[in-house]
Amino acid sequence: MEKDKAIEQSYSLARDVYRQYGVDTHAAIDKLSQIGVSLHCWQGDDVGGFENPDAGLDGGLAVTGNYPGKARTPGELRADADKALSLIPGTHRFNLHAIYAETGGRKIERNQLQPEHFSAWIDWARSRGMGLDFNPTFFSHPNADSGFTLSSNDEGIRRFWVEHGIACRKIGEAMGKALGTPAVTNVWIPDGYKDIPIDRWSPRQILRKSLDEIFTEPIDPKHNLDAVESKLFGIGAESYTAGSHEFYLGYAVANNKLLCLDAGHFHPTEVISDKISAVLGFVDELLLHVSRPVRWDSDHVVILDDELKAIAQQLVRGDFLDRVHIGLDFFDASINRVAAWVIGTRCMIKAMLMALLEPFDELRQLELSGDFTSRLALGEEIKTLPFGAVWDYYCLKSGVPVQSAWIDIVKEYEKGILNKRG
Ligand code: RNT
Ligand code: ZN
Repeated sequence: MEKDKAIEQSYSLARDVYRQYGVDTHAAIDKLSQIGVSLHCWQGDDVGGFENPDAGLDGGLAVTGNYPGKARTPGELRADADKALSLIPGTHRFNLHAIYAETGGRKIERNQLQPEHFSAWIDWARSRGMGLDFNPTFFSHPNADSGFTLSSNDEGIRRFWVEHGIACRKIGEAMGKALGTPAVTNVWIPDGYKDIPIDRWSPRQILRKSLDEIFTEPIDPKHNLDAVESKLFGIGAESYTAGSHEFYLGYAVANNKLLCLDAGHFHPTEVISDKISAVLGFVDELLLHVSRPVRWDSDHVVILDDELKAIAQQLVRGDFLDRVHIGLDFFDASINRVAAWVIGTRCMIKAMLMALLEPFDELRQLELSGDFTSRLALGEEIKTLPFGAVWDYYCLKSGVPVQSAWIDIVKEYEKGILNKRG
C-alpha cells in the first residue's frame, strides 16, 4: 500500500511536468488502454505447433536455444499465454498459425482445416474478451520441401497451398464473426532459391495467380482482413525470395490488401518506421510484425530500442492507430518463453506510451517554422521526462505488476509449472 501511494505521488508530479509541455498524461493513458497488441502464439513453443510433434521447423526460419518448459499442448500454450497476459497491462489479441489447430488426434490435411479445429481457441479468446488473428502455415510440411509453395511450378503442390490459403481465410472469418473483431489473416510464404536463379519472373507470376485464387471469394472486412508479408531472404533461400517487398507492395496496392511490414525483413540499415508513412499513402491498412533483427532476421525479443520508439512515434504522430494492426513476431528459445512474451509486449506498450506523451504539436511547429535547433534541443530534453512514473501508474491502475515485480511471478511459474514438463 505504501508502495502504491508512492507510485500515485510520483505520477502526480510527473503529470505536472508533462503539463508544462502541453501533454495530458491522463489522455495518453486513456488512449493507450485502447491499443491492442497481437501476441504471437509461436513464441510459446518455438514455432512448433501441434500438427506433428516431430516436424522440424523449416521455411528458412530458425529458433535457437533449448530453455526448459516449452508448451507441448494447446492447454499448456494457453496457460502460458494466460500467465503472460496477466503481467501485461491492457486488453490484447492473440495471433495463431494454422499448425496450432486442434484436431482431436485425427490427421487433418492443411487444405481441409475448418473453423471447428480452432473452436477451443475461439472459446478461450472470447472468455478473455480478446480478438484473434490468423496465419496459414506454408512451411514445416512435406509439400513445402521443395522450397516452393504458392509459387511452385508443380500444379498439385501449388493447388494444395492455394486450398490451404482459402481454408485459412474462412477460419479467420469465423474467428472474426465469433469474437466481434476482424481477424487479420496474414500470408507469408518461404518460397525462394538458395542460389542465383535464372528466372526471377515466373515464380512471381505464379505467386500472383495463387494469391488471386486465394482471395477470389470476397469476405466481409468486418470479420476478416487479408494481409501479405514480404521478406528479403531466409536461411537456405539467400539469393531469391519470390515474395519480396516490391512484389507485395505492388500486390497490396493493386488488390486493396493489407501490407505486412516485418521489422526483420529488410536490409539491415532499412527501418520499417520510415516505411509506415510511405506506404500508408497507397494502402488502407497495415499489419506490423514488430521484431528485432540482430545482424539478420534473427527475431530477437523486442526491446525498448530506438527503432521500437520510432515505430510507435510514427503510429501516433500520423494518427494511424486505426489503420495499423500491431503484431509481434519474435521467437527466442534461449530464455523463459513466458518472460519473452512479457518483455516484448511490455516494451511495445511502453513505446506507445512514450509516443503518446510527446509534445507533438510543439515539435511540429518548430519544424514548420524552420527552427531545427529547437527541434533537436526539445527532442533531446523530452527523452528524460519522467516517463517511468506514468508507466508505473498505468501498470498499477491496470492491475498488473509494477516495474520488475513480474519477474518473480514468472520464476514461480517456471518452478511450479514449466520445470515439471518433460
Ligand atoms: C517469417 C515471417 C513470418 C513468421 C511467422 C511464424 O520470416 O516473419 O511472419 O515469423 O509466420
Ligand atoms: Zn513476420
